[in-house]
Amino acid sequence: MTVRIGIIGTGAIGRDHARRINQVLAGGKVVALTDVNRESAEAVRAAIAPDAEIFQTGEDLIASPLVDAVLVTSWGASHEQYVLAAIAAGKPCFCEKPLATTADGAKRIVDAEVARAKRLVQVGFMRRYDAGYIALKEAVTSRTGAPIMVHAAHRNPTVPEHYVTPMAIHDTLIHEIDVFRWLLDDDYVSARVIFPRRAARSHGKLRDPQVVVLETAKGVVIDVEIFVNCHYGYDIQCEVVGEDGIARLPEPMAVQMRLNASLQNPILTDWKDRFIASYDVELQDFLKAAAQGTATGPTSWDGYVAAITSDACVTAQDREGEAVAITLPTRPALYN
Ligand code: NAI
Ligand code: NAD
Ligand code: ISE
Repeated sequence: MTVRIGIIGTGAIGRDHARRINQVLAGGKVVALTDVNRESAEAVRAAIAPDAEIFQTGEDLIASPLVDAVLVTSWGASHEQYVLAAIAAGKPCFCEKPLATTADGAKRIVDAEVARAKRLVQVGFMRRYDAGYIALKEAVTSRTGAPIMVHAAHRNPTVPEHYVTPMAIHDTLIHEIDVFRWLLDDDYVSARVIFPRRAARSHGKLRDPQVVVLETAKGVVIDVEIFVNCHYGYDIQCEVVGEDGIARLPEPMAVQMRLNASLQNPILTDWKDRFIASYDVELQDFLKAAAQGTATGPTSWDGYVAAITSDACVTAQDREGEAVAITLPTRPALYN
């Protein structure tokens, strides 16, 4: 079966996901597009999906009988309304992170999915599909002994002016928030934020870098440096310290050079390249489940927990150095 896909939001990642569905993966075809900026949808149709119909709104696209399943790749603030509409229509829905920009919004999605008693939503936490993180999880589960600490860094070369201090959490740290719950099979109990001096490239409404310290229910302490104007590259680092040994996230494959009296390893500069294979695998997983009318992978519950944790981290930014408690509600059986 070919799953007929409608995409809401054809910006950077919507366009890239359209390309992978039509040109890389099996089992799906982009048949519908919409974007608040119609020209963006038209450009994606011209370049990637010449047969796709362009819809006026996300709701029209979701309701169309042409569309079997939906990708929500618009700006975060609009995700909730489209995911709720997809659930109401009974259509599988892949939603980019964040599932919603507030914990209340994510809870409304969980409640709607639970009321239908069927998994329909996959959240775009692609690191769970990354070969490096999968190998790291295997090492942590079977070789390092019980984890005690995690040291991590999430570095982007630069961010635009509209990227403000809380976005370091909602937009960037959210990947670590999700992947460490999965990696450690654990949940968070508190968050703290510490700000070093502001880097010279940080702009007016952004305190960059920052360090977030998360503590888990099993007592693991995780420190994450978020530095989104690091200039030198797009760099994701992670080291897990266990009872018996230490495991590091593998570096992306790169040709090492001996050149001009130095030993050199190139570093990537764009998130699209760093996780290119993981986006392929997560969406192939989505197409496979959508063909059965359902969803697998990271759940609405994972999106909800990430939103609760993000809110706590943003509160912790405002109370620098203070531990902010994270309390989770009971997980519904649908997500066990
Ligand atoms: P973008 O700004 O390049 O693209 C967003 C597009 O959505 C724009 O074309 C905009 O016109 C459109 N749009 C916004 N609201 C809309 C609405 N209500 N209806 C229809 N179209 C709408 O943004 P980008 O970088 O593509 O990010 C989109 C989403 O993807 C965000 O949620 C972001 O967090 C997520 N993302 C995830 C990444 C990952 O690694 N998983 C990487 C980059 C983005
Ligand atoms: P973008 O700004 O490039 O694209 C967003 C697009 O959505 C724009 O074209 C915009 O016009 C459109 N849009 C916004 N609101 C809309 C609405 N209500 N209806 C229809 N279209 C709408 O942004 P992006 O970088 O592609 O990010 C989009 C989403 O993807 C964000 O949620 C972001 O967090 C997520 N993202 C995830 C990753 C990842 O690594 N998983 C990477 C980048 C972005
Ligand atoms: C972007 O939206 C992403 O999701 C990228 O993976 C992340 O590295 C970046 O900081 C975000 O802005």
